[in-house]
Amino acid sequence: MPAEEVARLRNVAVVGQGGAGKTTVADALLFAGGAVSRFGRVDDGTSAFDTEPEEQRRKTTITAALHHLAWRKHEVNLIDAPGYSSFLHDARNCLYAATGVVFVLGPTGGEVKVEAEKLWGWLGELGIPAVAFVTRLDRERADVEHALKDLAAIGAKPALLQLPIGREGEFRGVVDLLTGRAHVYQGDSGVVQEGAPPAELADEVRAARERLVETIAEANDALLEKYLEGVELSADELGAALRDGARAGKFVPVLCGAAGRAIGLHPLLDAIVDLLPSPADLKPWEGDNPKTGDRVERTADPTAPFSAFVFKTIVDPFAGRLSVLRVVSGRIHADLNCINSARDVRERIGHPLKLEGKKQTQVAAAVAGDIVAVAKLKDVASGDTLSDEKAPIVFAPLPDAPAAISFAVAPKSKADDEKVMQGLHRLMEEDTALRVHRDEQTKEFVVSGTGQLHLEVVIERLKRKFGTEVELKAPKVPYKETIKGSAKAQGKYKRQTGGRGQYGDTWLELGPLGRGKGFEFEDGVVGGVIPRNFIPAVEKGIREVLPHGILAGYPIVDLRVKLYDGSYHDVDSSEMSFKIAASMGFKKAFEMCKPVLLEPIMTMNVVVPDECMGDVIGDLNSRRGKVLGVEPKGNGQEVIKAHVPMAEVLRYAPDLRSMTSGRGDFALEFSHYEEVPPHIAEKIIKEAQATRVERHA
Ligand SMILES: Nc1nc2c(ncn2[C@@H]2O[C@H](COP(=O)(O)OP(=O)(O)O)[C@@H](O)[C@H]2O)c(=O)[nH]1
Ligand SMILES: [Mg+2]
Repeated sequence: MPAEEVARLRNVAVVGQGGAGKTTVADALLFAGGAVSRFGRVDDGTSAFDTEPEEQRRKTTITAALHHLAWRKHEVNLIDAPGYSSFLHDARNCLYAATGVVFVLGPTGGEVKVEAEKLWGWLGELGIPAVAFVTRLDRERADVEHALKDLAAIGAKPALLQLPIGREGEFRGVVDLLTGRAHVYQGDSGVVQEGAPPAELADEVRAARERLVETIAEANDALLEKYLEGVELSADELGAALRDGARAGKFVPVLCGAAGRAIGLHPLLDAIVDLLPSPADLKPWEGDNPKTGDRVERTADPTAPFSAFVFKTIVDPFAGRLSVLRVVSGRIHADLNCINSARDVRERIGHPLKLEGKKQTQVAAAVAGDIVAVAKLKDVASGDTLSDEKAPIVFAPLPDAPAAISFAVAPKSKADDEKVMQGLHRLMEEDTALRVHRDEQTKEFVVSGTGQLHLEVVIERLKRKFGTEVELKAPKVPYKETIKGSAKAQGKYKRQTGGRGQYGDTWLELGPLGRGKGFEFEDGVVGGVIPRNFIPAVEKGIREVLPHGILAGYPIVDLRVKLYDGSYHDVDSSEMSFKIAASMGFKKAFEMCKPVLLEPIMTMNVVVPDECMGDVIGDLNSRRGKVLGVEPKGNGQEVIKAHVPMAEVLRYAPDLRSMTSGRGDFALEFSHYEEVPPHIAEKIIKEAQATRVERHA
């Protein structure tokens, strides 16, 4: 029965701080579940999840990878997510596919940092339940109590389900506090034996069990009453309340292990099946009907109309572009016709695929809730919705990743320009945090991303996948030039030495225009002092000066020029002589009009913890920023909105990181142009003149 199939699904994202041991947990789960015959290892490059060369070189996850296993007749889709801040947006995207998470942390204390805190916040926002797994208990100074403190520090309420047996190198198993049974592992083999717990742990087990029962009861009114009356709670009652409390996010069940030594994974698989919800247990997904604009919803019902959300895209060298999606409702099967409802494009599903690390296997069909990949769709990007043409729905797209840092990319060989741009656009399909544009003025390709490490990886991928080598440089600030005053000047060009001469004579009046108005030319010549056919040449002569600037080589904008007088010569005047005359007159008048530099001003949204607000605002002021407002974001954070000159925030990310101990976040976008203050303009002009001289030397 298909509905039963849905109830047997678990989509589990393995999340947590970078380096916590997540990928090892994911590999160990595959091994424990029998999905692979060999335990893949991050450290020797055999992990089923960290398969990209950029990941293997760094021994760290950069992009989420998927695999699946079967456990007690349940199908578990595993997503191994990155944990370092530069790649955390990818973990966030994966939460749209997850019905629950395994939150991995280590036992040495102080291990959860900003990323774990952010993840925990997102789980709350999206209503995704978690079980926590304290791994690496075989390490020196490991103590599960450290992990419990860490969890409390990020706002989680831990419910410890197990006690470790043996410390550090002697760690070999766990005691299940509810059943009272011990699971002891033989070496690193993953072979487990169940039995009575060691006698010397009896007191500890009793106390820990008491603490657990209390935590479970506190989250359940009916149980709490019984508990306070001293009534013994049955195993069934406790089990059900544990599941309900965990799914409601009232506490987080905590399990113990050492994934690297294959210890503690079977109980974790049990917890995934017993405590985390199936897609059928979750709220319906809401979306819009693109035809009517009505709000509609979809439950994970295999008999409902088909809908699916694309949460990830993989550009595979062999299979082409793979769209990875969560089937939200209905079924997906080979040869299914549907639409990309966000773009109103018809699409046809070839074969649904199950992802198995870097491999894929075809499946005939998949039901609501399941995760599959589809190759070679025509026009589908991450964040799009596929749906039944007769029942269209569009789910909200993926959240934007903050564009925190920008660099100019310079191809090492000029001939690679086109290839670099194409490669970057292919990479953008996979990487929702990468943005690329060509600055029309500076002619640079500018790439923006979440951090330096992110863009370094982009460059490595560009080289590996497309064979193009580039360098990262700080982008140039696209300054502009304009005038503040008005003036009149003559431009006269006269060459009359033998043969046919040159003669052009113009009188121009310049004046400022409003910001963003560009350039206007007015023909105010009366009485034919300049013949009609030369007037376009006058305008052309001026327009040719504009892009190259006069003050410091930046484009001239926001001014008007009126041609109001002049003279000509019957024989010597030509278009060329009027073009030259006009450009001379324009330059002369421009210098007389109080020319100034304009600089781009960015709108910034900076999210910081309350206690850092003063420092961050002070710093924004010192960067010539104007704070426009501060709004509370909840959970102790504030959003500062400010206008700041682009030149002052080219390298803001590392500074914000150190001011907020890594807890701040920001995004910026272009707002408008403003005059550069004179003392700063002077420096820019000097520098520009120096490089001009250099270039001409
Ligand atoms: N001693 C020990 N080391 C572990 C264990 N699990 C992971 N590690 C090591 O910790 C490092 C980070 O692990 P990894 O799974 O890549 O962490 P991730 O960044 O959270 O995915 C690797 O060098 C692992 O070998 C464990 O249970 N015991
Ligand atoms: Mg990892």
